[in-house]
Amino acid sequence: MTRGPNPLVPGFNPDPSIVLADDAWYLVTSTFEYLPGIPVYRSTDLVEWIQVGNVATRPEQLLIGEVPTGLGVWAPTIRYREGTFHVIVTVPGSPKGCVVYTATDPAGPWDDGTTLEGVDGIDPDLAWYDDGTAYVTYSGLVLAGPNLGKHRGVQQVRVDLTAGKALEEPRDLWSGTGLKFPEAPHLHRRGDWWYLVIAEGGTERGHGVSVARGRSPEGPFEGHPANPVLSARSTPRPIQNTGHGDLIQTPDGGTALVLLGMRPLGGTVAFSPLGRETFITDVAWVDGWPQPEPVELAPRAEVEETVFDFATTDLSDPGWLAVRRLPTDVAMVTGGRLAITGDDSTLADTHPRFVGRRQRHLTSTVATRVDVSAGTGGLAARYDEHSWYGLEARTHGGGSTVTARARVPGLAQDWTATLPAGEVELRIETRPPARGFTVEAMGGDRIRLVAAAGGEEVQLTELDGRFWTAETCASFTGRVVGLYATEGTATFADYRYRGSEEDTQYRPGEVGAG
Ligand code: 6LW
Repeated sequence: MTRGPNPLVPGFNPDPSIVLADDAWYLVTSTFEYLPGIPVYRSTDLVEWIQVGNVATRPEQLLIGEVPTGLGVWAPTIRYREGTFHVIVTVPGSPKGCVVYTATDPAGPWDDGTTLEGVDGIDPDLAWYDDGTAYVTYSGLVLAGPNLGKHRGVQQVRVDLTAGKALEEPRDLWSGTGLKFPEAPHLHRRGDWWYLVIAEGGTERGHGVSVARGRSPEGPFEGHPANPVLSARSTPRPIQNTGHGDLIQTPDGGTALVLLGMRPLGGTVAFSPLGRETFITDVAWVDGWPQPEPVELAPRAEVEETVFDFATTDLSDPGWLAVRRLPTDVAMVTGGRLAITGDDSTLADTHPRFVGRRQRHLTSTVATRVDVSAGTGGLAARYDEHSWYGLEARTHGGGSTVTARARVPGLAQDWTATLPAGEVELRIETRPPARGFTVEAMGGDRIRLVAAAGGEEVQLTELDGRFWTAETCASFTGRVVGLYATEGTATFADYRYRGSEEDTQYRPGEVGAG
């Protein structure tokens, strides 16, 4: 039986961690160079989720204003103890290092965070022993210096959370079966056993979940004889890269695992437009060991339609994102429109005047109506400053000029069209490729860039989406689709999102399929 829906939290939501507190589940994910950081999702049934806030809503909480792309917020863990929520995370590239934030209300506000001296690694987990001893278990990846990229395995220290320091030298714990990157450790207690769940194999196609158990949180730990207990590697499953999991109690008292995965599209070589998303699967207990079920695709059937009409709303919804600064530091609602003033930066810069939201569906349309009578602006999808595409409008002569732009590292292409003067409708439409043995079928999703004004509509181009995927962008993130300005002030009437999924159980190479 597939526990779904899957994806559970669609779109760019990697490295999920989850906790049950009182009568609800709370889940957090990574956000890298984006602000606000560390979204907090809430569910009362482990099925439907709403984003109730973000942990980091003040730049000083993360200090990621200048982090290189791909660094920033890596793999938070959320835990609940005695009425207080704790989120522990490492922020590579920021002076914050390994930091613990607390709050009594997970929707916020969260505190400024306490940096933990003596925790030198990534993916920190937080657990407490009966006597209140707090343990931080983490992945000893060396992030700087001559040993950059070296790995000290899974390590652990007892910490003083108030003083913000480790109370001892790190101890080596169990680090998996020898695959690369033993990471994302989580300690879970069940009966007389402590279970250490880790990811290994790296976040790509070889990703997997392995588990060990011991009688004490400090170990020694003994690995499951058949590790990794979960991996999609070399399988025809539509959800790949599965790993980085966190165990959780289910509404019926059972156990499930939330984890990251990707939905690649295409042929034998496949491409994942949305990057690493959050999935869920059931866990059976076999001889005292957790046995996760394979992660099955079960997208929500209903179409998602979200309209932000700036005549009646602003940027207070917690799902808005900006690059290295807050959305409200980039844009503001004035006169019933969202105004973004350019500073000559573009999407190719590290601090674009851009506010956006995660693309959450493989079939999607994002549309806006922009007034460029006083500036230049548009609609774009960003993976990072090297990899993006979009539509940019400006007033020219008596009309409007719209330019579609496509950028990948080292390559740039533009397509231009002229339209009548006045407000311009801009649309980015995506869909999975048609099946078959065609270039399209072997590629990624299809991306249409469309503009309309004064009753005229033009498709400026259709792109092969393979070039804007986690695989080709070598990215930790996913597509963020948003509004931007480059010069003057562009004002936007709305941001309209429509997304849907086909239950495409496409399992290339599966024996017996068809
Ligand atoms: C995260 C690590 C990983 O810290 O990638 O997928 C890093 N694995 O666990 C960033 O997501």
